Amino acid sequence: MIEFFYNGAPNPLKVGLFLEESGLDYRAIPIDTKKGDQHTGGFKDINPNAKVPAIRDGETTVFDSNAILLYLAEKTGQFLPATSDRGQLLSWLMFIASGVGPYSGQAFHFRNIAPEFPYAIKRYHYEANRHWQIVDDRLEGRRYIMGDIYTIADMAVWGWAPRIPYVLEEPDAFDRFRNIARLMAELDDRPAAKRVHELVASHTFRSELDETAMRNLYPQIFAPDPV
Ligand SMILES: N[C@@H](CCC(=O)N[C@@H](CS)C(=O)NCC(=O)O)C(=O)O
Repeated sequence: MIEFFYNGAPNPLKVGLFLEESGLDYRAIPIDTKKGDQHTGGFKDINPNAKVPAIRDGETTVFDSNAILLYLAEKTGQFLPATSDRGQLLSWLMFIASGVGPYSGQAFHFRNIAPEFPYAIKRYHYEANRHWQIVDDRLEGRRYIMGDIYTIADMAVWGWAPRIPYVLEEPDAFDRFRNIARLMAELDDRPAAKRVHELVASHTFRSELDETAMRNLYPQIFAPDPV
């Protein structure tokens, strides 16, 4: 049985969606990152990067959400496009992993955690917005990222897209990202997506962003300045 190490953040959600959609047998293990569970020795044997999600599948451990999506898709043969479209699938998966996710995360981080750096706010806001526009444009005239077939690329978008209004500090952002909104509405309506939200709600994760949580999530704030 697959062990799924998760919390309710965007990257674990994507993997939760695959697990629920595929019907794979899995056991969910909450990792409370505000409490610091990610820094424990046992978890770092599974993900040396000390972040969620991660999975253990027998002797195999996999970390990084889009790597897990690809691993599970190849394992099951599900949610993959035709072989001739694999190049495009990989491009979108990697773009979401290296662009959309990190830039959205940094845009939110600098605006809310380190507002004393206006250029960082501007740079990440600009880039996150540009990346989301690329995703929205891709979905113009296409039901899914890969066209007519629901794939792991859509699951990767599903994890992050609900955060767009917070990332861009724009409550009505979906008025202009209409294609993403349409995809989200379709996926949110799927029983698997509902079960993922139930899974997250079934565990009480620490909510306070107090000093303990800050030290666990953003240890660099408390580290000496580089010389
Ligand atoms: N590239 C990684 C990023 C993972 C990541 O940043 N996870 C966040 C939650 S979405 C996390 O574990 N944060 C806790 C921490 O940074 O200590 C992936 O796609 O899985």
